[in-house]
Amino acid sequence: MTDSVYSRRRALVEERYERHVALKNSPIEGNGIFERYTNPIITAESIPPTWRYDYNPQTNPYFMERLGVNATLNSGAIKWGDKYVLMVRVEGMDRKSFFALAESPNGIDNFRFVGRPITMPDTDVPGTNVYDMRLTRHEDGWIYGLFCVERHDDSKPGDLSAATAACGIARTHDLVNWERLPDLVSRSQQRNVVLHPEFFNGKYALYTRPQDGFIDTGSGGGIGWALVDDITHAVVTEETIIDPRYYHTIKEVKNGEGPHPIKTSRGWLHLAHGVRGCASGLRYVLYLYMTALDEPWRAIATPGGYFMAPVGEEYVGDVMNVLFSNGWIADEDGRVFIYYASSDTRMHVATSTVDRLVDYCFGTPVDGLFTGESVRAINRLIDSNEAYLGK
Ligand code: M1P
Repeated sequence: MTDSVYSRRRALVEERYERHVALKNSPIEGNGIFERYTNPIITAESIPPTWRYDYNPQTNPYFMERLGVNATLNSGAIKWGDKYVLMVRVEGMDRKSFFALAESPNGIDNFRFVGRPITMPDTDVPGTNVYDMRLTRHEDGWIYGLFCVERHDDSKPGDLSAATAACGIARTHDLVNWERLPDLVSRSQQRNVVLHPEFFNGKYALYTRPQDGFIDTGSGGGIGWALVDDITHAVVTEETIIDPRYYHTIKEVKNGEGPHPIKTSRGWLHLAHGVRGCASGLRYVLYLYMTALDEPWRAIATPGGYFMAPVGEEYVGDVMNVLFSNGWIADEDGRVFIYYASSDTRMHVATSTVDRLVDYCFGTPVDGLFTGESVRAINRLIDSNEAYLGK
């Protein structure tokens, strides 16, 4: 009896998994800037059954799930040979996140987890949680993973929710075996720290996100830029805000660098998230900006408004109304694969090209910061269209 339950359920789970990971994706024509795709690329259902089920009928006669996964989200990305590889944040039903590698032959579907979850070495003070790795293939020859490390804030012993965020640093040559380096030392808490792929004046360069508390950025004014002498003992001594938050914009409450910027002929192309408050909570959207090639901290294009915001099912999930991205891949042919998570629940891909994204950055008016300026910008567009169309 139980043997037949085991056999039936095992066949069902395996068949469902294979059907899920084999799902094909098709582009959806959109606004000309990028294309979304019909299906998410990685969900909790993409986790291999052997990571979740005990396959021994003696110890699991009902073929029950033993270690469930809650969500697959905020993934770093890198091209590895001819594979598109994501360093996925997998969040278990126990609320703890860990990293795991998933790869696809084409970047848009057929993502499969490979190997096992990453065993990330700890520092002397173990992290309670780790998440949101940014992968950087640095010119020093290493691949770095920078991620958030969360620990209980022991200075507040009675407060079970008090936490601290720091930037964990690790490096690898094969994405599987990692050398853990000391966490970034900084005056403030840090999340969303990203390593620039090139040295700057012989130093490692970081995009930072100083924050007073675990959630609130407080006096942390936006995305920062900091130089570090030694990545094996990384210390931020000076931090300059290069992309500030601003009243009544998409980044009023906070913002954070996404993956490391893409080098283009016209400057560094950056993807970031901006956060604002609304009656239903926080709203996370994605935006782009560009900085100068020789001065990666100096903004040269700041298109107003958001580049991507949640649509349809993307609104719904563990943390509603959130798009978040910490991974993209610029392919040799100029295509860009933007990997983003919706509502802290599942991973998606959108595609564009370097040319289109740069055109968007330079061709989109900046946020005029006042409603009157928004109307003037639309009127300028209508005027020039009427002149062109001969009305
Ligand atoms: O829940 C939305 C996001 O919140 C945090 O981002 P930020 O520090 O910019 O507010 C992170 O916890 C991120 O993982 C999460 O997706």
